[in-house]
This record gives sequence, structure tokens and C-alpha cells, in this order.
Amino acid sequence: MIEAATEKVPFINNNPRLQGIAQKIYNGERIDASEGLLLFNEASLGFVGSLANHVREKLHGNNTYFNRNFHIEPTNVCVFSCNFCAYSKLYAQREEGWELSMEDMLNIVKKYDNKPETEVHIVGGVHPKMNLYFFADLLKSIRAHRPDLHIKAFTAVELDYMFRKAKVSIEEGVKILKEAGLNSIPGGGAEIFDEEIRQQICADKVDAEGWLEIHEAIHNAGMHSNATMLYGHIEKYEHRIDHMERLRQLQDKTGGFNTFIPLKFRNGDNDMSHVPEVSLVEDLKLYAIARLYMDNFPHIKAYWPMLGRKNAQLSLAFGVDDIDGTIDDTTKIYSMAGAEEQTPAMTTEEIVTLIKQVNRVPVERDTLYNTIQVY
Ligand code: V47
Ligand code: SF4
Repeated sequence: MIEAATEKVPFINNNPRLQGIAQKIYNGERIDASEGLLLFNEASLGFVGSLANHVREKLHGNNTYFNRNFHIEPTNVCVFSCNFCAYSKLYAQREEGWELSMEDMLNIVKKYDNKPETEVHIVGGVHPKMNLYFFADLLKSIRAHRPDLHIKAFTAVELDYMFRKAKVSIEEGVKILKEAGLNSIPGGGAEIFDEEIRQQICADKVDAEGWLEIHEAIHNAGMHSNATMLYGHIEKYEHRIDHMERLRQLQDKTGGFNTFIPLKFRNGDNDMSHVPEVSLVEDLKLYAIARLYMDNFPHIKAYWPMLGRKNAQLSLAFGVDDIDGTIDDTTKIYSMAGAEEQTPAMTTEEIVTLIKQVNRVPVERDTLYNTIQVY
């Protein structure tokens, strides 16, 4: 929670309700769902931005975090058919997609031998033939080859399917993967928790309760995770608040989330291509409101391959304190949906320059936000 203070907020808005929210933020008090909604409906970008920046600087000063990671995407073959997904292929069309073998994946890891990467992020489609024990073996092999590498792997969607298929409970499944070398899980698959919207965009995969239950089990097993929200499609502001509220409640209970990552819906080459993308002003407003609402989440991340470098840089003035990692051109989920970055790769020097250009302090971190180097 953000520490309470008695600071009087400067007068910034002549709408008394908005001015009241500003005072709450300055007092370190939590805002509620109706206040969050009011921010979406009535506040200007400048208003939420300056408040979010106040919170961001109170929590992190000018520190802006990034890490050095690489991705492994085992397959894009998927048993599910999310309408926003430009990436997956059904099993029947699997020859149009890719399926990496154990050896292929270990070769990717070996490419980074003697390099300073601290994290591997493993995520992909839900392949009906890649099961819990296959992935446990993968984790064991990576762990044996590179014991110091943090393995952040498998969304709650992948885990739900693997555990059900292997007929193990969530707790048993989590234990098996932890013992095999899993360190944390990424935030994907959350999309929008509201049941009606979920039915329309990703009807057949794990629901909100299942997603939250898996993250709770990960936290109870002593691991951390991230949380995402896919926004800017057919959802309404109240669905965004409901989503953030459910995450905030679980975080109150477990404290296991590191970072909240809003993901902007991109409409390239998918079954929702007719849905227009939202504007940059909407993106920045959402980041700012997320910083204000998610008061128990230490970090808000802008995922630069999807937003683009310049917009990610801009987001640093709107509550964001993390811009993910160097990545090194190893993820395809956004480029296939028409994201800014078709071959996402940024060197450490480029990330450092991007952050310094807006007068923030670049801090290389590990997955759990321990400082590795301040630039
Ligand atoms: O769950 C898929 C999203 C997510 C589209 O935890 C799309 O550190 C926009 O979760 N437009 C997977 N988004 C990626 C993800 C992630 C990324 C980076 C870091 C972390 C982390 C997690 O990608 C999916 C879905 O929400 N996605 N298609 C699209 N057309
Ligand atoms: Fe499969 Fe994930 Fe694409 Fe949904 S978003 S179809 S679960 S790869």
C-alpha cells in the first residue's frame, strides 16, 4: 500500500469529486470502484497523469526498470480460438504453425550461454500433445544447463489445461513444476474477467475464477506472478475497473503479484479486425488510472513491443515505471497482430538511452526487482 501522508493536494480541478479523489491520492488512501469509473468518464489525461506521476515518484522516484530476458515460444498450435489472437493455429492446421522440440528449445537457451540475460520467458499456444511432464522435463533441463536463470513460464491458461489433462489438482501441478525449476509465472491469459465480454472474445479458455485460483496457488507456493489486462476492444470502462478490482483483492490476500501490465488490443489479422484500436490518449489514461487504482501493485509495466518505443517512453510520465526487457526478437504474439514492433529487439544501450531521454534513471533489475545495475 502507498504510505499515508497529510500533504494538501494543490488545487487542480474545479469538479469537487475529482478534487476529492486527488486529495485521497495525496493522502495515500485507496480509491473505490465508483471513483475509478469517474476517472475514466470525466477526468482529463493531464489530471490522471499528474496524479499517477505523483504516485509513481513516491514509490520509485525516477527509477525505471528493465530486465534482460529472452523468450521461448514452444508452439503456436492451440486448442483454443480466442477471437483477438492472430498467432495461433488449430491442431488440424498445425503444419502452418510451429512446434519446437525439447532440443530446439534447449538450443535457444544455449544461444545465451555466457550472456548477461537473467530471465527466460516461456509462453505459447496450448498444444494438446505437449503435456505437464514434457514441460516439467523442459524446466529440469534448462535448470540443469543454467542454474542461475530465472524461469518465468506458462500462463494460467496453459497451466489450467496441463493440470486438467494430467488429472492433477492445481496445488499438485504447481508443486511438480516448482520442483522441476519454475520460478514464477507471467501475467497472460487474464484478458478481461467479466463473463459476458469473455464469452465474446475468448469463450473456451479458463474463466476469471480459474485464472485467479491458479495465481493464488502460485503465490501460496511462494512464487510470484504478473497480471495483464487486454483492453481497448469491446469492453467498457466498468469492465476494466471490475478486472482491476478482482486483481487488487487477490493482491490484498497474497501480495504475490509483482507487476500489472495493460496490453493494448491490436486488430491486425484476427477475427476482431473490424474493432478499431483505441488512441494513444486512451492508452496513457489507462496506464495512469491503473497506477492510481492498483495501489497494492508495486509496478506498472508498459510492454514496448506492443506499444512501440516512443509511446512506451511517453508512458513513463503516466504512472509506468517498468518497460520490460531487451527481448531480443524472440516473441511473435504482437508482431503477428500488427504491433508497432515487427522484430522487437532493443539492446541495453537503446533501452538506457530511451529512459535517459526523458530524465529518468534506468535500473536493470532481475525478475523479482532486485537491482542489478543503475545506469
Ligand atoms: O494473454 C494476444 C495478448 C497475451 C493480442 O508477464 C494480444 O511479464 C493485443 O501476457 N492484441 C500474452 N494483445 C502476452 C503476455 C505478456 C507479455 C509480456 C510480458 C508478460 C509478463 C506477459 O498477449 C495474451 C493476450 O492478452 N494478446 N493477442 C492482440 N491481438
Ligand atoms: Fe491460444 Fe493464447 Fe491465442 Fe488464445 S491467445 S488462441 S489461448 S495462443
